[in-house]
Amino acid sequence: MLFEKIEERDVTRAIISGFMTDFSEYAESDVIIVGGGPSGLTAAKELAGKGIKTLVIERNNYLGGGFWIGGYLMNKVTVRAPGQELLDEIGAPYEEYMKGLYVTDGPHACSKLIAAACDAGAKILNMTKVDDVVLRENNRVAGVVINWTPISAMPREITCVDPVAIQAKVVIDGTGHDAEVVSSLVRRGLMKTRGFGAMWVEKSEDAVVEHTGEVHPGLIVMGMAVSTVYGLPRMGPTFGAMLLSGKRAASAAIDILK
Ligand code: 48H
Repeated sequence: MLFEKIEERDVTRAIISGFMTDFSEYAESDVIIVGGGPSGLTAAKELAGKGIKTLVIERNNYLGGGFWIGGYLMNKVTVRAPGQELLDEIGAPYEEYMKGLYVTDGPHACSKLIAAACDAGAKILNMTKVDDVVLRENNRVAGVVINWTPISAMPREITCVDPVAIQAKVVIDGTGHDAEVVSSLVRRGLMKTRGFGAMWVEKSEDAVVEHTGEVHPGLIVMGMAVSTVYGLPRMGPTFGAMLLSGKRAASAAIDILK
């Protein structure tokens, strides 16, 4: 026989043991990143690369968010300078379309970014949806409430399953247009959002990066969620600001951890 003789129960135990070890350890993380899109993965790569215990929670089974595909179902992703420097960092090849505008393959760049985050040591909890936050004194965000995505997707009358919660010193909202972590504070009247503005590429990307940071004690916002919080213009299928915003969010988290 080509393969080692292993029985079904061993395969099952290997899965349970690996998952439970990680889950138990990361039930208390330094930083929880909600959303494994381009901003989330960049922040994860930065933080984990510095030895910070970082957990990415993603509601889908796949990571990457909108980074797999550019606009209009055409899988070319663009970045404006200096966004290409981040593509260099992860080793994603690209071409210069015109001065300052670069084009890369979505699947190639996205898989490089996922690998970079995992190689740096970030842990991934996928098929898991963040539904709420944990709050402490002065409404400081101290963790998130999670449930398995299939549970959230089923009608409540047949899946009345309570969630669990995990703790962190800092939570980063990288959930894209819906700014879902921020929304749980909005629901309680603790924050207001303005909704992202109309498209204006030239204005949008600088604004997103500049506004990336702590929006509420213990909660940082990054990526497209920044546009939603501050009412900034959208940028369409160009991703430099998502990558740079992820970097800036990581550095804001490090400042808080200090
Ligand atoms: C767990 C969740 C939850 C939840 C969502 O949308 P993303 O790609 O986000 P960004 O901000 O990193 O990048 C935005 C970019 O892709 C984009 O759409 C652009 C640039 N648009 C411009 C424009 O003009 O429209 O990724 C967010 C990730 C996804 O993978 C979601 O599945 C995940 O977050 N997510 N994960 N719990 N409650 N909500």
